[in-house]
Amino acid sequence: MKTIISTFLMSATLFAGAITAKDPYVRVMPPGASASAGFVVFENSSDKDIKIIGANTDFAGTTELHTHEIKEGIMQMRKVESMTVPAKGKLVLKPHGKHLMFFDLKKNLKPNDKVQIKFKLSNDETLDATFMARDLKSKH
Ligand SMILES: [Cu+2]
Repeated sequence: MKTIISTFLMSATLFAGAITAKDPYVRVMPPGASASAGFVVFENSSDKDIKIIGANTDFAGTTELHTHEIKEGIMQMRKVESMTVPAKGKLVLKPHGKHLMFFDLKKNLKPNDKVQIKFKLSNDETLDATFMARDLKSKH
């Protein structure tokens, strides 16, 4: 009995992977928009830093990792090659912060549509996450 339980726990751990994606969503854009953004909180349950080194999805031609930074008083977006999810920690992607950027949109997402996004990780794992389309009305 003991053997069976530990085998089960081991395979469950392997299946889950070190990185999990919490509350993933993609911004709903007006019809005809060429780009959109995605947000998620990555959690790292391992004791090693793990990098997100790429992402792709069927609904966009290109997916990039972006940061938002203020340069000479102007908010600018910049493409980065990777983002680190710290050991036993998390990486927060949120509006006006780090985010995913989708270009060459293949379909116009409506609120509550679901899209699959596949992430490449620096530990050779991949992470599949289901992102929900969300209508973000700007507050200003
Ligand atoms: Cu961007």
